[in-house]
Amino acid sequence: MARRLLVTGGAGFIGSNFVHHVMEHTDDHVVVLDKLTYASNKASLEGCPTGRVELVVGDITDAPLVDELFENVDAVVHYAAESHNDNSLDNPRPFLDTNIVGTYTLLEAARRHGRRFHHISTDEVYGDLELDDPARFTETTPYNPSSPYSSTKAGSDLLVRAWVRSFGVEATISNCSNNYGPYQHIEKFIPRQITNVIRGIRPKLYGTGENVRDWIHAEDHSAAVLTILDRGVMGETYLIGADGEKDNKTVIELILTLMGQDAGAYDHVKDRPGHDLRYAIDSTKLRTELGWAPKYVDFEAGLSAAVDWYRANEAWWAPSKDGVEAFYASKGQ
Ligand code: NAD
Ligand code: TDX
Repeated sequence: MARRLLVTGGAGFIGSNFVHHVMEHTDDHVVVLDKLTYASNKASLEGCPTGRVELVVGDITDAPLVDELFENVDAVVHYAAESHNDNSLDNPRPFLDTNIVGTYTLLEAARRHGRRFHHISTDEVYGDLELDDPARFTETTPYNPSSPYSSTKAGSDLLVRAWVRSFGVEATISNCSNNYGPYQHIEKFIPRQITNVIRGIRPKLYGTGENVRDWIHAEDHSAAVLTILDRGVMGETYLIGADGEKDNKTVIELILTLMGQDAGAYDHVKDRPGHDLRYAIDSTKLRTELGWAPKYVDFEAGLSAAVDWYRANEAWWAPSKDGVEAFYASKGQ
């Protein structure tokens, strides 16, 4: 039976990828609730079948609006967030409002209406690992967030757990590693460097670039979330990762090579304060208990497809390029 899903943040990077995934793989209808912040783009939802996706422009902290929308849906997938670490170091307040108060507002509605709730979170809630540590994050790793962004995401996860335990809300949580793919805002590492090269600007590497991120294609993340929505056990947390550890230096050099440039043609810029060293996900639980596996395991092929996407979709990102670079320049990055 086709469901009606409420997808918060569905005009952002991972949310819009999920809406396209739902259109392709289910008969479900989607109501997107999105405030349309600087990080969103309505064009990311173009190509969805008309009649199956509805965009409601609004704030997840708006309790009456949220209440009204929960009335007419079967389940909620909560992506909406302030998502960029560098912005959270500049101005943390919107992170508290959206990530904490927004999640609280949705949980209260889930409780009132008895709706199935899936909360999207990040591996950054676990803090970071040493480069030579054989350990990876698991569902039982203690929370130890570093930045205003990751601490508000950790807070939102804990609210979900409390609403499950105290009020019996039917919720699951997933914590995913770094995503890449189409529709990612150009403030983020990979699309910033691709669009720099397209514009003739030298790519910018923070610090030494030894920091490691565990990359997963957004399409694999979407498939994992749909799997958890369909078959996840209530109250459980699932880590999502595709064994994609790469240091930033390797990624920037690969982007330059794929784009026909000298691999060394980038600048080292000021490091991020409190910069997490390494993230790494052990997704055994999701793979063994729910049978999910990533499909985009060739990182170089995925990155090359992302380069093609940003080359073909300059109109999608061009309006924000000068503003993003001015922000970084003001910080020496
Ligand atoms: P994004 O910044 O690209 O998109 C966020 C979306 O949320 C935007 O469309 C924005 O308009 C919307 N939004 C922000 N505040 C809102 C509010 N108050 N009310 C309604 N809508 C609001 O973010 P993303 O990278 O797509 O991340 C989506 C989710 O996935 C976040 O919860 C993030 O923490 C999580 N996550 C991201 C990654 C990653 O690599 N990007 C990895 C793991 C988890
Ligand atoms: O220009 C840059 N140069 C650079 O070296 C930028 C923008 C980033 N970096 C580094 C910082 C990080 O080590 O690249 C790495 C990735 O940076 P981001 O794209 O900002 O991602 P990160 O901080 O790792 O967080 C991302 O993954 C986890 C998402 O933005 C979060 O929303 C998600 O929770």
